Amino acid sequence: MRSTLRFPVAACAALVLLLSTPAGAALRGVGKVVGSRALDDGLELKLSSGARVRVGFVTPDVVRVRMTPTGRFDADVSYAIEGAPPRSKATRTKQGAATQLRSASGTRIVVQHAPELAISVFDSAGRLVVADDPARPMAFNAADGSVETSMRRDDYELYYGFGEKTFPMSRHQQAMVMWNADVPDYPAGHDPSYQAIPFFIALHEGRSYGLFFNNTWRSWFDMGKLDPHRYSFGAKGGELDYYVFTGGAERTPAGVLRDYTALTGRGALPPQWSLGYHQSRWSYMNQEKVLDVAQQFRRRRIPADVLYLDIDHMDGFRVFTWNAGTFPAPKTMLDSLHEQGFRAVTIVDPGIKLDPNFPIYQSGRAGDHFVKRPDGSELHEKVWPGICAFPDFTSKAARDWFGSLYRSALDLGVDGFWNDMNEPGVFPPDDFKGPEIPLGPHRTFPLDVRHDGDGRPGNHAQYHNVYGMQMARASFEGLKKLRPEKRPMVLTRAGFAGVQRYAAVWTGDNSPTWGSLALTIPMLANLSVSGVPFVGADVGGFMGSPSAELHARWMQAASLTPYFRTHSNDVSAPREPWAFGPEYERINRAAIELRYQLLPYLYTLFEENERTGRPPMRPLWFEYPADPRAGLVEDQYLLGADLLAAPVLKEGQTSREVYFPKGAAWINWWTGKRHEGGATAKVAAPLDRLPLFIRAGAIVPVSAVTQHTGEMRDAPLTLLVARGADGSGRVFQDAGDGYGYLQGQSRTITARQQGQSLRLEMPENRGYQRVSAIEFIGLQARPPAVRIDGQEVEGAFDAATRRLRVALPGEHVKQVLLAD
Ligand code: MIG
Repeated sequence: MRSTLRFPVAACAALVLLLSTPAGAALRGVGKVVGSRALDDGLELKLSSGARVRVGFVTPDVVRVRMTPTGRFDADVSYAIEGAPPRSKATRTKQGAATQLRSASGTRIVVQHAPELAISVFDSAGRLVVADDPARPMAFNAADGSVETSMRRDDYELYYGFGEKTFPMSRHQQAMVMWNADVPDYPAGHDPSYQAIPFFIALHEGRSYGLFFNNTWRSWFDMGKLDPHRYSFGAKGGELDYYVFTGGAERTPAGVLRDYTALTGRGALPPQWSLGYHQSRWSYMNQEKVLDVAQQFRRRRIPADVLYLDIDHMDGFRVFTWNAGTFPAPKTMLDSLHEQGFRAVTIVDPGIKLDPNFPIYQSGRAGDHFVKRPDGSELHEKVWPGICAFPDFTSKAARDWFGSLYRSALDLGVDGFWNDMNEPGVFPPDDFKGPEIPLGPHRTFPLDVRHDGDGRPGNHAQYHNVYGMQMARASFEGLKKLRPEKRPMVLTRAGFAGVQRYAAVWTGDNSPTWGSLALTIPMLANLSVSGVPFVGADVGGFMGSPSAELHARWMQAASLTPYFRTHSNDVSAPREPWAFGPEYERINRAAIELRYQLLPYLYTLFEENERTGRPPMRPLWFEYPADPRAGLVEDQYLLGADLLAAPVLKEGQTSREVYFPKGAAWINWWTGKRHEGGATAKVAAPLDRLPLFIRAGAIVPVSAVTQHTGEMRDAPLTLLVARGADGSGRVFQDAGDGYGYLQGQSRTITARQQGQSLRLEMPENRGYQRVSAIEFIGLQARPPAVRIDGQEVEGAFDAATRRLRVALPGEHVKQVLLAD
C-alpha cells in the first residue's frame, strides 16, 4: 500500500521538477520493476521510468549490471574487453517482491522489484558483497544523458585501484574523476590524471571484491567522501554498465584481479630487454651524444639496456622522421648501439604536422584517417610540430594505417616505441584568450569532434578516455604485424581499462621532490592492481633537477619497480648515473646491479602475471589481506610474493621503520637478520642500500651481474633460499623474446624446501641461464655439513651476512641437505 501511494507522489514531483527546472538538472531514479523477462544468465527488467536493466552472471563469480535510460541497450562491444563478455547460467527463484538469481558456484543476486529497484550480491558462502543504497537508487538524467548509482558502505571498507591516481594507497573517502589529462608537475591529490581505469578492489575484514564501471565517458567515483555510509559512481553518458567480481569463495584480492584481467586482458610477457635499465632525457640532441652516453655506460660498467630518443630526434617534430642535421645516419647509430648491447626507443606523438609536403600527412588525409569537427572539416590543434591533424584511433582503418608507419623505424633498427601526448594533450591555440589553467578545456580536443568508434560513431566526450589506449593498440598491433616474431615494446602515457594488453605505462611528468618520490609507491602499486603490470615513474622526477641524494634514493626505490627508467625534461641537469660524482656513481651503479641480479625473478613474475593476473609490483595488502595494518602501508611494496622493498623516501634518513606483514617472517637481504611478521622494526638504510627483505621460505633466482640482458644467457644463476620456513620457488626461462614460449619453448625450474632438505627440479636446459649455486640466507649459524645428493660438500659461509653458498656440480642435482 505504501509503495503504491508513494509512487505517484514521486512521479508527480519528478514531473514538476522536469517542467520547472532547466533541462539537465533532473536526476531521477529508475523506479520500480514493471516487467521482467528471463535471460539464460539472469533477467531483463523494465522500469517504471522507461529505463531497462539487465542483471546476470558473466561467470559464476562475476555479476554484471547494465542500465540504459533510453530503454534500448547498446551493442555489447567495449574497448576494455576483447570480444563479447561471456555469460554464465543463472537459476531464478521468485521471493515475494524480489527475484533471486543463483550461479553455478552459489553466488547470488537478489533483485528487489519495488518500491524501487535494488540489487544486492552475495558470495557463495552467503556473505553480502555489494548492495544498492535504497536512499540513492540507480538514476539517470534523460536531458544530459548522465547515469549514476550508489552502494551502501561499511565505514571501514578500503578501496584500491582506479588506475593512475595521486591519492594515498587506500582511496576510501576520496572522490575521483576519470578523464585522461596531461598534468605536468602534478602534486599529490591532483585529479584527474593521465590514465582513467574505472576499476577498484574493495577490502574489508580480510575479504575483497572488485567493481569495474565499464564506461568511457567522463566518469566519477565518490568512495564515501560526501557520505561515509555510501559510495557512488556515475558518468556523463552511456550505460550504467558495471561488473562485480566477488573473488570466488576465497574473496582474495588475487582472485578478484584474476577475474578482472580475465575480462579485460593481461599484459603479454614483455621482451626481456625491456625489463633492464632504461636511460632517457628530453632529449639526447644528436647521434654523437647518444653514442657517447652508450659508451659511458659500458666504460663505467653500469648495466643498461635501453636508450631513448625524445622529440628532438625528428625533423621539425614530424613523426617517423629524423633530423638530418643532428641524426644524419640513424642506421649507423642504431647499429652501433646494438653492437654494444643497447636497444633504442623513439617517441611517437599522435599529432601529425599539417604540412602539405609531409608524406605522412598526405597519406593520412588521403585515407581519411583524421579526427573531424562536426562540420566535417579536419580537426586542427597545436602541439610540438605546430598545427597538427590527429589520427582517429577509434577507427580500425586509421589504426592499421598508423601501425604500418612503424615500418621505416623498424627497418632502421628502432626496437621500441613511446606513445606520448595521447590523452590527447594539446597546446592552446595562438589566438587563445582565456587563462592557461591546468585541466582547462583548451588542453584537449573539443568535446564535439567526431570519432568513428569502430562503427559506433560518437563524439570526443564519449571516446576521449580511450584515445590513448587505442593509439597504443595501433602501435602494438602494427608492430606485431610488421615483426610477428618479436614482442612489441610500447610505452604509453594515457590509457583506459585494458591498456595492459598493448603497452607499459609510465606516470608522466612527475616532480623532482621527495614527495613525488613517495607518491610513486601508492601510484604504481594501485596501477598494478588495476590490471596494469608494466608500470614505472620517471626516476629523479621529470620536471627539474633532483639533488644527488634524492636521485640516488629514487634509483633504489625504482630499481625493483617493473619499468625502470630515468628521464628528465629539457631544462634539467644531466642525470646519467655518473652525473653526480664518483661516490653517487657507485651508489647508482649498485641500485642498477641489484635490478640486474633480480631480472630472472622479475621475468618469472611477468610470466605469472600473464597466467594469473597477479602483478609483479604488489601493495602489502594484496598478499596479506587479513592483516589490517597492511592495508594502509604507503611506503613499502612487494615484488612478487617474496621480496619486500622499503625504500628511503625522506631526505637525510639513514635508517627507517619497516612494517613486516603478518603471516610471514622476513630476512634482511643485506644482514640475514630475521624479522617476525606483524611488527615494526627500525632498520639500517645507509645511503648506498635499498632496505630489502626476503620472505622466509622463499626461493628466488639471482643472476650474476651483467652489463645488459643480452649477456644474461651466459651468466650463472644462483637460487637464493631463505631459511626459516618451508616453501618453494620457481624460475621461468625462455628465449627472452618471441612467442616460442607459447609452444613450450621454455623451462620452469622448481625448488622446494622442507625442513633441512631442498629439492630441485631442473628440466633440460635448452640454452638458458644455468643454475650454478645455491645460497642459503637467514641461517642461525654455519651448518655442520652440507650434502648434495648424498655427497658431502664444502660451502662458503659468510658470518656477516649469514649466507652459505654452495656450488652445484651440475643441473642434475636433485637434493641439497643441510645436516644438523
Ligand atoms: O609537452 O616529448 O611526458 O616524458 O619528455 C611535453 C617531450 C611532451 C611529455 C612527456 C615527457 C616528454 C615530453 N613530453
